[in-house]
Formats: sequence, C-alpha cells, structure tokens
Amino acid sequence: MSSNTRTLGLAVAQMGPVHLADSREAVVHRLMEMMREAKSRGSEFVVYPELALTTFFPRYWMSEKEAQERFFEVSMPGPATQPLFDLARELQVGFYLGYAELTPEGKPYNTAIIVDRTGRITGKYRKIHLPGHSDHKTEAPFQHLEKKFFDVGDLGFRVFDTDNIHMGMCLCNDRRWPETYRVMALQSAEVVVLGYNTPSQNIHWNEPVHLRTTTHLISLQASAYQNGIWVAAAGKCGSEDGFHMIGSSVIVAPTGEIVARALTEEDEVICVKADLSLGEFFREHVFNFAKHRRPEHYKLITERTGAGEALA
Ligand code: CDT
Repeated sequence: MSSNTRTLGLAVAQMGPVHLADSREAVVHRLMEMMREAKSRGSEFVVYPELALTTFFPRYWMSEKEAQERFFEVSMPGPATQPLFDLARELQVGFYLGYAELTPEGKPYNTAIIVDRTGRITGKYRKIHLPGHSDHKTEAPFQHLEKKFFDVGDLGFRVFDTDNIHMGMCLCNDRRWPETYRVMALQSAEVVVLGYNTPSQNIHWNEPVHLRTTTHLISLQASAYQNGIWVAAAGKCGSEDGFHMIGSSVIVAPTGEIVARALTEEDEVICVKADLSLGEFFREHVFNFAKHRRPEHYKLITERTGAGEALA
C-alpha cells in the first residue's frame, strides 16, 4: 500500500452531433465552452472525442481526395483550433483531441494528441485498429470507410509524461482490444484516454442495439481493472444528419467501476477527482506484472494475427 495521494481533476467532454454543415469554428466554440465548464468544476485535463472537429465522415462514400480536402487537418494547431490551445494555456487545462491528420507527405491518419497545461503538444497517437472496410457497400444503410480513408497508425501505443501524469491514449475501436491497454500498462500508464464514434447500428451483422453500449462499457471496465489504470472515454453521439451514435461517455476507476457517466446524447461534461494511487493497489497485488506475468506463455500473441491450429 502506498501513501502517494496524487490526484488528477479529470473531465470527459462528450459531444452531441456534428452535422455536415457545421463549421470547424462552431465546433471549436463548443469545445471551448466545455473546457471552461470543466475548469470551473475543478478539472485539469479534458478528454474530447475521436474526429471531434467534423462529422463522422467515414460513413459517406467519396473519394480520398474529397475527404482530405473537406475533413482533414494539415496543421495542428491550425487557424480554427488555435483558440482552443490558447484557452488551454489561459486556464491551465490540458486536453486530448481526436482529428483527421494529413501529414506534409500526404499520409492520412486518424489521430489524437495530448496537449499539456501550457498548450504544448506532448503526445501523438495514430489509430492502429482501423475498423470497417474500403469497398463501397451499396446495400448498407451507411458506410464505415476507415480502411479507405486512413493508413494504419505508425506510432505504436506510447505513454507520455504530461504534467507529471503517465498518460496513454488510443482511439475508438482500439478500446475493444486488450493488447492496447497492456502495452501501455507495461510502460507504467496511470491513465488511458480515448475518444470514440460508435454507430448504434452495426452494418456488418444484425447486432442488437443494446449490445453496442454493453460491449463498449465492458471493454473499458475490464481493461481498467486488468491493468490498474483509470480510463476516460469521450464519445461523439446522437444523430448526425440522421445517423445515430451511442453516448455513454464514462470515466472508469482502476477498480473497474464506472465513476461518472454521461446521461445525455448532447454536449455534456462529466468529471471526477481521480486518485492516482488507487491503481497502485492492483498493480502491487493481483496485477503485479513483474511478479506474476508469464510472457513465455504468451508468444502466440505476437507470432499470430488470426486464430490457427492448436499447439502440438
Ligand atoms: N470509430 C470506430 O472505431 N468505431 C467502431 C465501430 C465498429 S463497427 C464497424 C467501434 O469500435 O466503436
């Protein structure tokens, strides 16, 4: 047991819909309003959703060129996002933000950044588990074209020391994969932050709608507990131009318990004072990695991608 009582004022800024017609400036205004509210409620760090600056455009069939011209950022901060960085510095609040990134070399990524309390970018992540497809599914009610519009991330799952917190990050579908969190926990992550856009309807199979929320929550809760970390997840939700996405943005403690959950499908700030020592109890006992892990028996995890024959 430790006497360490470090805390983090942690907020999740869930977003209601962003429609095709909404400007970047209008969206950034919403983000700034929520940052002010988070600060007034004692928060020091705010988590925003995946692709927070635009509608969830992978649902629409279009060329890569059109998508990049309409929905990607070529600089961060850029003219529309600079005010958010300025406000972060003024309020001394750090943040995580998801956006579509087009690099100077022309590579497209689904990206997230961590910005510290001085408004400086201290971490970058490019989404690794890209769901969906790259072909045009003409029979589907909408598309999920992340495999068409984005390259697989090339930065790995890293942990960044931001304002004295070991913070890891990922994006949406990554949250469903246990490897995501374990790789970060092995780098002593204390908090993992993430944004998501999860359509209520699964176009790949007839998944009951309630399961979309259930599987979202159990993934976050199990991963927080199994790694002794805080997990904060911010959704963009509600009906974007008629396409509905789940809400239920949450903050999960290292106990696996949900300690704050959004009630609406609109812009909504939830926050907690996260006791960072809470995770230590789990990391020192049941999930003491150094004492109990047996990586020599986990080799298939890196040797195989898909399921194959049983070991001889
Ligand atoms: N944005 C994102 O990764 N959404 C996925 C939907 C998967 S269904 C094709 C998610 O895991 O929530």
